[in-house]
Amino acid sequence: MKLRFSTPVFTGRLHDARTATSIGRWLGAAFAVCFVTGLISHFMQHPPDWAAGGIPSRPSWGYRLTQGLHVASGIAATPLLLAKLWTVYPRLFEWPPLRSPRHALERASVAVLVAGSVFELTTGLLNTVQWYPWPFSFVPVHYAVGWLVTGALLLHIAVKAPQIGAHWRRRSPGTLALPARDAADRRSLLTAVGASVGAVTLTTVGQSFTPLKAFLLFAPRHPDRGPQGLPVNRTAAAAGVGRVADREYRLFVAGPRPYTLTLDELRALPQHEVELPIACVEGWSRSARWSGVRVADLLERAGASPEVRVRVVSLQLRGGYRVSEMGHRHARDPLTLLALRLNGEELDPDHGYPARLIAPNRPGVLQTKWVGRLEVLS
Ligand SMILES: Nc1nc2c(c(=O)[nH]1)N[C@H]1C(S)=C(S)[C@@H](COP(=O)(O)O)O[C@H]1N2
Ligand SMILES: [Mo]
Repeated sequence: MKLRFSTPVFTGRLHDARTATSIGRWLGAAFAVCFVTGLISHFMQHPPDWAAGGIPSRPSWGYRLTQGLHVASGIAATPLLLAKLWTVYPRLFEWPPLRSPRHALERASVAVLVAGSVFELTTGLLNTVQWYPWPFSFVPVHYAVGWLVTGALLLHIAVKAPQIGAHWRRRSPGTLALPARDAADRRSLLTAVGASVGAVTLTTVGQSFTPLKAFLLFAPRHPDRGPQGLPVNRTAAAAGVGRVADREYRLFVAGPRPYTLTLDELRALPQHEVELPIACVEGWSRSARWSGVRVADLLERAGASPEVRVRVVSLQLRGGYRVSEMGHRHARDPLTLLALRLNGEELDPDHGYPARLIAPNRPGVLQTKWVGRLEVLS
């Protein structure tokens, strides 16, 4: 007996180019927002040397907005990607699988696009819950694959431009011949996909867009939960800092005229109050009232010129976020404080007691807690 292997035949009418285009343009828009905001985030966290001085410190809510959009567009892209893959999966069974070298190349680029997209959305989502079940470090790999996906996506759009053009508009030539039933089915599918996007967005976006926090269902950190009404990523205990003893605390300011301050001396300097958000790269953000000493005042006292870069060093001895740097725009901005108080109270140890950096338009990871040293860099 001879066994015949046959590929499945798909009769479903929703696996066509029209549906793929409808979902694809929303997916493309989500990926575009995700890529651009991801670049901004990467640039602000790891500025190349030539740009490090020029990172703007305004608008103060800038990073909160772009990183909120980054996480929200990544979450919204997830149901869109699943729907898009469902629409086109019959093509996996295309026969013959490779018609020509050109066709082979195109399929290879789609494989890269699909694998890269699934990788980016999965690693991004797991990062928002701080779960890293992989051996590589998240930031550089997520960043590199972002470029790979964008390249593959542009290629895909170029290859498919004729179909996309034919199905882009409601009255495109491709649609005219469709029976009414098909159009109704497609509308149902697209409505369901839209509803999924709306649902995942509504139930997560409150972690940074606080007016919607009442609908927050799936977010690792509620913007209200934490000491002094502000979430905490790494506690003082986890950082190995614990509660810093007032009498032992010293702030060292290293510059042309270096000096040391005790906590009482720091508290005796002119205090300023600012309203600024902590905007964590993982997606939550929360505005708060901070007060403390202006970093610009501390630097001036050390004889630093206005064009300097500054390194902020924590009392924390180990861990990736114990040191941060800032350019002169942040260092000189009157909103940039070495904060001693939060929402009218002394800082909780988990928020960096006795002193933490708070600056406008700056990723949360760079808002260094338990600051023990400011170093003026040449
Ligand atoms: N020394 C030190 N500072 C740190 C961190 C850290 O782990 N160590 N975490 C950073 C991160 S990732 C964020 S989002 C903010 C959170 O500040 P909060 O805990 O006061 O809300 O602190 C930042 N400052
Ligand atoms: Mo963070």
